[in-house]
Amino acid sequence: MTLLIAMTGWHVEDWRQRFQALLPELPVVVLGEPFDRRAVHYVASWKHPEGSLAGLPNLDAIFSLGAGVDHLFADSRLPDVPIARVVDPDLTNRMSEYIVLHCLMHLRQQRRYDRQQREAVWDDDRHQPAARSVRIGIMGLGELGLDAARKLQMVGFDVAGWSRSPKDVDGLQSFAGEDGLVTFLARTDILVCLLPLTTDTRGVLNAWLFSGLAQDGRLGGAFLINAGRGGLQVEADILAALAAGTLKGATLDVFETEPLPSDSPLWNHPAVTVTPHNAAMSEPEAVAGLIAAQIRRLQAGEPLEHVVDPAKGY
Ligand code: NDP
Ligand code: OXD
Repeated sequence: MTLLIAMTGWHVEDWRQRFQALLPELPVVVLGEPFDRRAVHYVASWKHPEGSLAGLPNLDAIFSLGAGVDHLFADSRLPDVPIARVVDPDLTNRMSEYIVLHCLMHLRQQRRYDRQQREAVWDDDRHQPAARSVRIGIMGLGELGLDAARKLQMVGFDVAGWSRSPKDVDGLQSFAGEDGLVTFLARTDILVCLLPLTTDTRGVLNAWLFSGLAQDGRLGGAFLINAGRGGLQVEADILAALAAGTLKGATLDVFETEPLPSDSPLWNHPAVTVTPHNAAMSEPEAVAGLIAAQIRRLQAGEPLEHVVDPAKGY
């Protein structure tokens, strides 16, 4: 029995060492080096090359090394075996840090003060709205969205969320499905997107959606924070909405094309904050341990946890 690590874009040796330390009895091989395809029972994948997992006749399960699984479903030759994803308190905390940081940055107008500091401007207008007067709307109330919602509530923000199914969470206004979307948007000053990328959600952050955001809020306009996936957003529509004032600012961690091309106008836009898809990185230290526990579960005849539904795509 072998564990195959199939990844692009990350440092594979960190993962190999961690897996080998946790599973000393299980040979760990890396895609790209010679290995016996019949021996592979488990795959740990992050953006494996299309088709590279075909022809593994004894495969029992695929583990996504991230919370998102769109990179797996993008492979038209993905083997038909159970797929489990990362649900990890370390990753969840990191995402909530990012979301709270950027909501506070927009609340406290930090980009404006950074600019003023560079220009040695002491602004006499020092008014700051209170968090309780600012309405945050979170698209996606799953593992990440719900944790961010709770932490934003602790800071004092007025938080609502939108998901496929309604949620019953203390103090959180829940909106669901297409029917709930318009009302949800109309009460949102800062839109946080933590949706998975699926056929239903691709391109959801578009001109129509931005035009529905609140324009009467205490921040003087609407803000977007997308840490879900780049395929959720239409970047031309974000730029147009910024130019028209429908959006006052945006924080983007994910992009239609990654790495973000050097000629993208997003890099130098004064109202856009860019981070390199690292809102919540999977740490080998934490995530390999979860996957090793999943493999031990399978070997003991127990069911896998955090299995994704291929029909829903998340
Ligand atoms: P979950 O699967 O736990 O939650 C997904 C949420 O999205 C659920 O609330 C679900 O609704 C909702 N949803 C899905 N499809 C729709 C739809 N069509 N309409 C409305 N709501 C929908 O995922 P996580 O919270 O763990 O992760 C979310 C995403 O965050 C990942 O898929 C990944 O893309 C991204 N991510 C980004 C990272 C980064 O560093 N930038 C790091 C980690 C993750 P319901 O509850 O009703 O099922
Ligand atoms: C993830 C990511 O899905 O890092 O975990 O994007």
